[in-house]
Amino acid sequence: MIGVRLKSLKRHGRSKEVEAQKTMTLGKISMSAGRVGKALGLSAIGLLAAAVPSFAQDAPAAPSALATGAANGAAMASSAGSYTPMTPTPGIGMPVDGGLNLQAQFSPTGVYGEWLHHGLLWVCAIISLFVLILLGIIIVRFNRRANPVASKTSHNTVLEVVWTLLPVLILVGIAIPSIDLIAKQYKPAPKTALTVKITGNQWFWTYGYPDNGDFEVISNMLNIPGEPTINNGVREVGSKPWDGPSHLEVDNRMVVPAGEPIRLQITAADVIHSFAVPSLWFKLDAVPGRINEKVLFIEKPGVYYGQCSELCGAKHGYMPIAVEALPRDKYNAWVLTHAGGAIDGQKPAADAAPAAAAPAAAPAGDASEAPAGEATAEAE
Ligand SMILES: [Cu+2]
Repeated sequence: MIGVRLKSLKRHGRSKEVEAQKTMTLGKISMSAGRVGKALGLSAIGLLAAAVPSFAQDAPAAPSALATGAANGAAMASSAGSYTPMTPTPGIGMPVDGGLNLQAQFSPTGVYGEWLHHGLLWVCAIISLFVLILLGIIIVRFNRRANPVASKTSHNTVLEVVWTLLPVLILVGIAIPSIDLIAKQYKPAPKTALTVKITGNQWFWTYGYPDNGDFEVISNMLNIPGEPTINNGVREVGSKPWDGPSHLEVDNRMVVPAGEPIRLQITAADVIHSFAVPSLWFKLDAVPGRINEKVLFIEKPGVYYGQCSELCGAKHGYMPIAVEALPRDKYNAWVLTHAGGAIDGQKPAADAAPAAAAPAAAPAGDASEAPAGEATAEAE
């Protein structure tokens, strides 16, 4: 009975979206996707239950990864299932309906860049207005009728010095923060920064985590209800409670820790793509046979959307980017949901206590060399 009701809700939500899409802008599509998401909210519990086995599948790999890392099966197993994708905040990290301004910024360079952008707009506006007023005065006061006897003045030293120096000072004033911003954008990452390897493919992104056991995440755009299938075997947007806007949400997001520098190394497998996330002030080309590197620093946990920004073929418009920034502990839990995922040298403090008990279970010596079997036994 509930199933039938949910189905009808779902169909209702979809048919609404189909009819609306004919005239929709991207922002409107986002909103309707939100409606579908809400309509499906009730089925979230069932979907969550369905998601659990997929975590369970990864679980057997966890103890062995742990044995090499820290011999702590219990902590690993408990954190392994604790990741649920974050629900994005409407209007944050995504385009908004009728938006003319920059998206709200969530990185230090982004905040700086936004400040400079607004400052330049003011400088442009004030200079334009000043020139317009001067032009108006000249047109009215110095036309042939109003001023029949023209002045023979050809030089005015003070005026000439002022109209040369003032623009120079304005340009220098603009150049200083501009060059500073460029320098900050391309400052290399600190040695300790987490590395994420991004590869552009026709037409999806892959994210590699060499510092966390070198697993890889494949990220495809979600299909849109009522529209031709873009990615076979990928679910439809709005079928999970945490789904963001259509055309921007993906099946597997690029998950990173918030509040720390991340070294992004970007390349491509086929043609040139470009990794761009407007709300993080980030855009860097993905070029085959070449690695481009830039630091990403996300100030606040959240979901931030972007798109491939280099025309790369037929489905260029269907390879969005979804970056999910999590607090460190939640990021670590996410890492451990992947087969082979490991936390190197950045173990959460909670792991320390059970690790002390390890020698009792494995008296043979170094806990790091404990056979996987013992780690599994400890986990139970
Ligand atoms: Cu592309």
